Amino acid sequence: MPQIPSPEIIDEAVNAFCLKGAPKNTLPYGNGHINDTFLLICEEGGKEKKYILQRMNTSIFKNPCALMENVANVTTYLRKVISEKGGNPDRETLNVVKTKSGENYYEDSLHNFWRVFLFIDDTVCLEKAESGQDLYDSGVAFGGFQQMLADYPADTLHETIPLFHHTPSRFRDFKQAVADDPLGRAHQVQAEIDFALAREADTRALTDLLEKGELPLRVTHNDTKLNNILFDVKTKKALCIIDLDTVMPGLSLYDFGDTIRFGASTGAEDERDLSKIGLDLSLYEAFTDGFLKGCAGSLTPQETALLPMGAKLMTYECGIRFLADYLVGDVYFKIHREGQNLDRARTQFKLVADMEKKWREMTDIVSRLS
Ligand code: ADP
Ligand code: GN1
Ligand code: MG
Repeated sequence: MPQIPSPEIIDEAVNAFCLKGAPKNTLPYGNGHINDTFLLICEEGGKEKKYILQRMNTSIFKNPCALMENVANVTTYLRKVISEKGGNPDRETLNVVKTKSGENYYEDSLHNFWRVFLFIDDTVCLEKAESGQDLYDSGVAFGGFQQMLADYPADTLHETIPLFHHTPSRFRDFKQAVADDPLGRAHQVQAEIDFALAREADTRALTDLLEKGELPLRVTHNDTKLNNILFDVKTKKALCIIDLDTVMPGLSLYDFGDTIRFGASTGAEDERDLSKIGLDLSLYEAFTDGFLKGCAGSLTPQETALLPMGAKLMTYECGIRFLADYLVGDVYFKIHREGQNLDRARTQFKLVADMEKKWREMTDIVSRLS
């Protein structure tokens, strides 16, 4: 895990960007697991101007230059689509702030990579759905995001993390982590390892169909956690999809599934009391309804029928990623306490087990809504 950046290096980064007003303060911000995010406050004529400053995680995103090319191109494209629809492109998409030399990012003297976005004010990020309406709105937003990018030239996108949602590869990595077991942790979590191994057959459920050409490759977000949407505090509506680092060609089922695993759970991703964790079918239904509306009839019958599998597989995949990271010493997902990645893996597996119990209801809901 990289060191927390020093105030001097943060100042160096801040000074590289074209900002309105004089920088006053930078404060750690948000609950992301990957990048180091700061709220940057500037002041101009007695007025505050806010930005999001991020140190990109270059041990995960190996090519920050290509990544920022994706983000700049996608957000420029989204600005155009949003303007044409009569929306507000300063608030409904991320906006990249350039450096004084016109670049999308700044590499500091210690080789950290930094970027700045306009801060989207009067918004909140939800760690948990407050109502079915929140999930319905996020479904409309994530389905709509995919729709807005339907004609984006996918072959111009860099693959920022190869095989990101290729579940069989994730399964191989997981088995490797179990075999390596560098910290000797595996024997304490044999039940969780067995749970994961018992579901090997499922891992190919989507990738096989993709390889056979039975599922369409689309431009997808690939990290559709509820806290990657900003909700407008006034209208309470989903306003802006953020965290565009993994926008790449993918399956619509990845975007559907990843929101369900986080947003339709009855508890937090790292809840230790597993009796609190299950799939909330009413939230699942609300999201499915919103997502189908957001996709505006573009999903094929096969994609629609596989939505429950998307939910189960994304939850399972995240579980094996958390468990593998726990085994190798928490090198990928940020932790704030010992054992947090194990707790995260356990919630995901509990959810998978609950989905298996509720499979019939999950498929009935999709049939009824589609
Ligand atoms: P990570 O990849 O680490 O998850 P994100 O890009 O999702 O990082 O950002 C972390 C958090 O910062 C978000 O969950 C959100 O709370 C906040 N955030 C990010 N971008 C903006 C923005 N443009 N305006 C307001 N808040 C933002
Ligand atoms: C990470 O960046 P963030 O916190 O929104 C991860 C996702 C996981 C998620 C689990 C690039 O998302 O894939 O589903 O944590 N992002 C990356 O909470 O690996
Ligand atoms: Mg995020």
